[in-house]
Amino acid sequence: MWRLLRHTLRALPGLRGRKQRLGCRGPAGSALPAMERAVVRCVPAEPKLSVSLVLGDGSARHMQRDQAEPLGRALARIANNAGKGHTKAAKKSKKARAEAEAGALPLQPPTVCLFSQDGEAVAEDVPNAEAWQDGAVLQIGEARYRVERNPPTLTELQLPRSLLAGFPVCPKLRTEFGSASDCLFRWYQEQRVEPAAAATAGGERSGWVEAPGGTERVFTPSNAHIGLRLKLLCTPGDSQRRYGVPREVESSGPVEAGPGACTFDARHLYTKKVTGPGLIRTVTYNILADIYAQTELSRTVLYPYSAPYSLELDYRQNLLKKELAGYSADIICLQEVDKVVFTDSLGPALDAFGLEGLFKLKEKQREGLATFYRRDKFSLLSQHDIALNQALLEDPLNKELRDKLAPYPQVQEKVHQRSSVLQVSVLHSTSDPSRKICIANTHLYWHPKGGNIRLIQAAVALSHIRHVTHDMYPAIPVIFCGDFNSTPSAGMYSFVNSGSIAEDHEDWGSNGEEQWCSMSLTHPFKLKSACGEPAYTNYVGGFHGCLDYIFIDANALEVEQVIPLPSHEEVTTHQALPSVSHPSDHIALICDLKWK
Ligand code: 4LC
Repeated sequence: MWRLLRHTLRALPGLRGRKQRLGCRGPAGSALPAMERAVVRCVPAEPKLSVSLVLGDGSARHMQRDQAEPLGRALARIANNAGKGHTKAAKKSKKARAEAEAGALPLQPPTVCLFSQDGEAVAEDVPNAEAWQDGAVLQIGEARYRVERNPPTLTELQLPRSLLAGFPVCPKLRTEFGSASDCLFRWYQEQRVEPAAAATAGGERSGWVEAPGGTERVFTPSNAHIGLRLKLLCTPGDSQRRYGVPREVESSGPVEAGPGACTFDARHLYTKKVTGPGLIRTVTYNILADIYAQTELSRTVLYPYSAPYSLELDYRQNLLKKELAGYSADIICLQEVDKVVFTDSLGPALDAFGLEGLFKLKEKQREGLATFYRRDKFSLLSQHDIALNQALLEDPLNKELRDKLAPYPQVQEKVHQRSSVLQVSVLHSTSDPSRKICIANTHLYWHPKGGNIRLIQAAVALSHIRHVTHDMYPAIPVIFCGDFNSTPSAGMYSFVNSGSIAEDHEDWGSNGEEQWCSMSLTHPFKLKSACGEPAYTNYVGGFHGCLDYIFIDANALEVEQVIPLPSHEEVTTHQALPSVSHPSDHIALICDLKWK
């Protein structure tokens, strides 16, 4: 039943009691008497509980027992198995141990007992789930272990593969019985070895020293760290200031030089601080999915001017995290978010900057939409995500639209094949819960000739948003963000902006005779593009144009400030986007909105 976990010892320094300074601090910071810990995990949803501890010889033991089993049997098991590891004799040599185990040097199983917090021995017929309480003491021979039941625990701790000087390093971490914001952090840097010393050391690994200022969840290495690896020691904690077993991770490679000036550096001068309570800083950004950035077509046809390393995921993620963190936004709507990027990279990073993330995957795709909101300004009331093709097909709201489309089976089929989704989140202000807002995020069909398809997609999206903001939550304002793949001269833009589109608009024939359709559409909103109509939001070698918008409910919201886009010179320094100084082929739109 015991499993030897030697390989995890390095990752569990705290279990050995060497680095228990952090782990043993009580609520008031007082040091508890030095005692090894026995970590017990016991949750109602699972039939077994686990007991983890480190024996005197340094070997870690991990045991799983039925929660309902009487304590006596678990203790007997511990006695039996600890006999193989708890005496010093067993540690002396492989030979001695082999002899001992062969019976040449018989080892007596140690006496094992569990004492409750008040010092009484726990009766052997008490079921495990009840017996192993926090603060109990497990005695194995001479050794005593303090029982910690369900302490804050790190279930995942990971550093990104690529580290750049000047760019924030945000660990991916997951906790059980704790929270990332209550964990303790200590960052270390490799000790720089003098060339002469390195030669005599014969390539031996250098030591670690504390990185100056490295006690936060996010660490930004400086140029002084170039060439050095980083190490993070994380102690899981909870809001009660209870701390669990620390764990450490080392970066796989050293910190590398950053790219110098980036297109967002100047924009960050406008967004140093989070806006006050009456304002909502909103960002929309197509971040260019990794699954599209590194295809043969992308490298050779779409972005042949981009340095190959600038198209790599890790590199772009470094830029993206810094860019997004520096906007101090309240709402961020992203498009082309790879599922793994959301879970492993952007989600954890923006979490560290106070943003909560929601993700909507496109059907049969690996990318989708993400909406982030600032946790201390908003909380989530409800989500109403839809697939646009499915809603058109099935939702009673779209009965009229279905009838209008019925005469055009080819167009109908085309819309049905598209995987576009609409992410809808209803939030309320934490400072004034009566202030509710609907955040909609979408990415419409991309084809230059797909204007008619996008008109239908927009109509489906708006009918659903109307349902949420009129029927479900009467009269709440909407912010409708996205990559609409529509220039200001397109039918889609004039439909959203004016509230209607005529059946004779030229976009109904955007894809020729075969794919032609015609209808008039209306919607009840008064929507305006908050950032106006910039010359471009997408700038690639073969095309540039304004395709992204933040449409706001002009009845309820007004624009306080639009963060200027990067200059044409900045955008074209490396010919076009993406580049070493810009992570996407699109440019983020950012504005501060005010409740009217
Ligand atoms: C992509 C593209 C599409 C916006 N746009 C125009 N042409 C494009 C060609 C390609 C975007 C274009 O990057 N993608 C195909 O799937 C993805 C990706 C998704 O967004 C992909 C897959 C594999 C490899 C690379 C990418 C375009 C040019 N002029 C326009 C005018 C309007 C709308 C779109 C365009 C208008 N109004």
